[in-house]
Amino acid sequence: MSQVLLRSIVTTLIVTGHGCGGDTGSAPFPAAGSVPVGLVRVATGLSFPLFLTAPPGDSARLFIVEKTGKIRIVKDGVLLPGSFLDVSAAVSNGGEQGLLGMAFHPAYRTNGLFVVSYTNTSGDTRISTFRVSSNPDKADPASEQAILSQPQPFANHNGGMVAFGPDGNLYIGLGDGGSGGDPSGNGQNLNTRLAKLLRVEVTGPGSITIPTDNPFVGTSGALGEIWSRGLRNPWRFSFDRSTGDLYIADVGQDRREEVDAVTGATRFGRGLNFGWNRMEGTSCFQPATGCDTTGLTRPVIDYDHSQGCSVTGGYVYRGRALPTLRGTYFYGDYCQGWVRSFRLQASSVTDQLVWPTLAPNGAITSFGEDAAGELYVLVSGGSVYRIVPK
Ligand SMILES: [Ca+2]
Ligand SMILES: [Ca+2]
Repeated sequence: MSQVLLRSIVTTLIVTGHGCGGDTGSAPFPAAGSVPVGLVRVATGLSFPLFLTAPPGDSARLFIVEKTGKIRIVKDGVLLPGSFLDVSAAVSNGGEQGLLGMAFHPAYRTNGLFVVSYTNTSGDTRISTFRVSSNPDKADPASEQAILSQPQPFANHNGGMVAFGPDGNLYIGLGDGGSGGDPSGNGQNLNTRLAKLLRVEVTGPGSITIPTDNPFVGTSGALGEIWSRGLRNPWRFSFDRSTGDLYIADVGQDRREEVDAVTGATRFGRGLNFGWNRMEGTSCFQPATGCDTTGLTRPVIDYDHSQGCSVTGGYVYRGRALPTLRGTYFYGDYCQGWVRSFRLQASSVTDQLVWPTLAPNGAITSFGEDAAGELYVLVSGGSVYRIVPK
């Protein structure tokens, strides 16, 4: 399966071509981190795991999302047989499609609600609430209620990340719809959900409202659920659980991969324009000879395709096991399999490092964060690793 996803990415790169001016060139490969860390495997034999999370306060369990449609549980270190939820029959599973994300409601302990994101059998994005059953290790498969349906014009660039922010609202990442180069100009179009970060309040099973302080509420021709725009295919975003800072890894076309970061003090990226498809990373994409960058929020880091081909966003470490790494944001590259980090200080990047002992020897599909703030690395071949002191 990893080859399928990789081939999809590579095919996109080959067929779409590019035109680009103002390339800022390749940043030097960062130095290796000196804190002794390593990986310990917590599960294997999974079917293309691509996300990991845990209910708030639940230190016993890890919930692992399989691209092919199941959510599995590791409980007290043991992978449980069967699944928490199985939506395989409802999911399309080609290339970048599948069961792509999940998020526990902040009040999961009392309301049992969680959100899943997948491409349905027609290839369109569906985001639904489900409820846990009377058995805490089993969801109620009949409890699905859709909260958002988004047609997908092409099979790729579906986004898929869903996460509740520090404000208790649900943030939804959607890619530009697919093909290459954003042919419909969705990135800059406020009248489509594609290529956006959305923000809604989940008020109950199958029920959402648009917060009145969303930036485009009341703007003619703009969708009220849009929080920020100009994203190509946000493959994982996260909030720093300490500061609320928002980090978005946005997959590039065929030149540059980027990470965007905005501080909680600026209200988590409210109304920001992250540039696609005028810019790809720190370079102009359209027009190739240079572009109007007025009002665009540039990435805090990017790297070119001599160093990788598809960024995988991670988390700011806030666990206990590695106290010297608290405040460090970890991310990776799907194709090259490396793990890097940086720190954000007053909106500036410091301490860019690479971590050879954290490279999982596989395609990095995602990072995950457990209830205690410890971090995990997932690889397409079926294994999940925890980052630990060495
Ligand atoms: Ca798509
Ligand atoms: Ca950008």
